[in-house]
Amino acid sequence: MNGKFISIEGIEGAGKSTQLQFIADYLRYQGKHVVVTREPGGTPLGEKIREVLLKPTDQAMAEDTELLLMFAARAEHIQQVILPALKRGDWVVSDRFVDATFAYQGGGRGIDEQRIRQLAEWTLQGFQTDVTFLFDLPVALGQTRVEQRQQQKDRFEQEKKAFFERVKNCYLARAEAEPERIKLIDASQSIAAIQQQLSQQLDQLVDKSGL
Ligand code: Z5A
Repeated sequence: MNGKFISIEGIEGAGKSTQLQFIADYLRYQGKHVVVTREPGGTPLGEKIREVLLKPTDQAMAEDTELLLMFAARAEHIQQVILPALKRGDWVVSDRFVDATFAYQGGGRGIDEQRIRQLAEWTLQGFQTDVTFLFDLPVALGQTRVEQRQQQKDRFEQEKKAFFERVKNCYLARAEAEPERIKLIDASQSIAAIQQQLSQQLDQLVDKSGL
């Protein structure tokens, strides 16, 4: 692969969407061709699956269904968008990727990690992000930011604080296990301070890539 693959992760209200454009602009300024995308979604079919996954319903969705839909959308995303872009030499910046499944369906819902790993091996076939920025902040602060946005809450945002604590802990455990790939960003800071942290990390990545 000639390009680089970056994902952004974190609990709700961490500020991922706010910083996504900054990351893309920063890389473009350095001469990179950048593709911005998201999960679940990123393809026409993936966006339809996203609608099903996020829409609040009266009838609970089975945890296995949720897990398989995440991977169905991801399989499409990898084949149709991510791999072709990386082969062209583009840099791909995705709002969430497979770490979210380990954190939300594994940590949050309690699905056995081994099952998620099996699906990840099947779908990704060893493929992984070059760098993942984990936006870390207290759950209560993330929830306050989401409340202030005054939008209707999606199916995940309706979960309780304990759910997001489990998600956060799972993300942190993954970051501890893979410190080279998963870079912790203190997302409780101001937007400008977060951009400062990101630009330092991006400079290192661009230098290392030698592209
Ligand atoms: N999900 C899953 O379960 N399994 C999977 O495998 C995948 C996903 C891939 C949709 O994801 C849901 O899918 C997600 C997990 C699940 N559910 N949750 N929760 P999403 O990424 O599209 O949705 P989200 O996590 O809810 O993202 P979000 O609401 O867009 O949050 P965000 O991107 O982290 O935050 P933001 O929109 O940039 O900022 C939130 C507010 O805070 C906004 O008003 C900002 O202006 C404000 N903000 C941002 N930064 C700051 C700072 N630094 N200071 C003060 N205020 C700030």
